This record gives sequence, C-alpha cells and structure tokens, in this order.
Amino acid sequence: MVILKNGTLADLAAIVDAAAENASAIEQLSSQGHELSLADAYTVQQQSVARRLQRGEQQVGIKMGFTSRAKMIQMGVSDMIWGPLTDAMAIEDGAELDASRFIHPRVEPEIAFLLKKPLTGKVSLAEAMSAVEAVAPALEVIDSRYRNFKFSLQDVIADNCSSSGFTVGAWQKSNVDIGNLGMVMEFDGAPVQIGSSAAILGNPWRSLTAAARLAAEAETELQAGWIVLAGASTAAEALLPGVHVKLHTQQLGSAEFNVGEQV
Ligand code: OOG
Ligand code: MG
Repeated sequence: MVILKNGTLADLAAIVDAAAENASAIEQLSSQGHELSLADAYTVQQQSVARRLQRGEQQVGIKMGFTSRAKMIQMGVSDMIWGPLTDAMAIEDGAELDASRFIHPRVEPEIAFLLKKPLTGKVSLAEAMSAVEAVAPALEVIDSRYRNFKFSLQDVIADNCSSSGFTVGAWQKSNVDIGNLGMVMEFDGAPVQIGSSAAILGNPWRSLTAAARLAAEAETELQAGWIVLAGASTAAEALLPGVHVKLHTQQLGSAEFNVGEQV
C-alpha cells in the first residue's frame, strides 16, 4: 500500500530536486513517513529529472548503481538501480570541480560505454557489444541529497540514484577486453580504492545488458549517442577540498579531475 503523507509524488519530486539544486540535505522520504513502492520511487525520479530538463538540461545517458558487492555492502542495499545522467552533470576530464555545488560528495571508479545503436530488451552480450562505439574509464561523483548519506532503496531511487557528476576519460575501442582490468583510484597520487572491473557483475558488459533490460521494463530504450555508466567497482570515497582525483586502469587509460578549494 502507498502511504503518501502530505501531497503527491510530484511534490516529492520537487523536494528532492530542490535539495539537489540548493545543495541542502533533506530527511529521507522513508523517515518522513512516505511509504513508496519501487514504481512510485521511479516516478518521483522521473518527475524530478523532468524538472531539470525543463530548466534546459539534456539527458546524455544513464547510470547503473549497486552492480558490485562493494557498493551494496557500503550502502546496505542489494538491488540494482538506474537513473538518467544530464549534460549539467558532466565534468571535463582534467577539469576543476566546484565542490560548493554539492552536499557531501563522494567519488567512485567506473567504466563508461558510448552507444552507437539503441538498445532495449533482453539482449545477449554479443548484441550489447555490437551496439557500443567505445569504452572509457570514468569517475562518478555521487551526492545523496539525504542527511548523512543514508537511505532506503526507494529513497535513493527517488533521489535519482545520488547522481550529481561524472568524468569520462579518453574513449577507447570497444574491443579492449574490459572483463578484468585493475582499477586504482588515487587522491593526490596515493591509492584510496583498488579493485577490478570484474567486480561489476563479474564483467561490466553485464551491466549494459542489465540496463537494456531495465529500459525495456520501463518501456523505453537506451539511445544511440548515450553514455552508460556501469556502476562502481569499489566503495566510494568522500571528496576533500583541493584534492586531485585520478583513476588509473589497466589497458583503458585514466580519468581525473581536481576538487576546488571552496566547499
Ligand atoms: C547510490 C548510487 C550507486 C553505483 O555506482 O553503485 C552507484 C549511492 O551509492 O549513493 O552509483
Ligand atoms: Mg556509481
């Protein structure tokens, strides 16, 4: 049963959107007494992203979340989630991140796919691979709008899966074997997270087939030209003012950004 305290799903979408816009933390929807189904949570997500699009942002892809055990354990959830990425979230490789735009940002190492064909439904690994133009190392900046970065599965879905920024390194040919690549995320040259791309569902390509399945369930498709983030291979690390963040991967190159001094 859906229990909605004071208002509609659209009101909740306005609340999470405003929290992101103003970089101000809110109570979890679940602790405010809102009992959302997963479908309701995705409706809130969609309506909050619609507000961004109304302000002129463009959708440039989607991100997958909780595709590794490391992330599920860190956040205490065990189901895959997904949500849209917009152009306003993109951080140029090597650029400076304005940390004042965020509440309590964290960063995590990922793999990105660039689609050259639309993808939806139950697709084989070979079909998924043939829809991809290029692959790249990526850093995702997540910033839960909930106090203390704590949430239920419905809360985090409604909050567009904590999406707030992403950097994609130089695109590489999609025939690079990404099944088991070493990934080292450094802060000022010192490793803070070390893992393998195999931590992402055993192979990051599986995250793309899962995304295609989720798109079909939502009666939509992943579009040509979109970026798909496969999900983090390790736990996320809290960003610090002034820090230089760099992800090194075996074979696939690197991605990096600097955090501004202003918090
Ligand atoms: C939710 C987003 C999860 C990932 O890569 O697993 C995610 C969160 O951890 O706040 O982006
Ligand atoms: Mg992520």
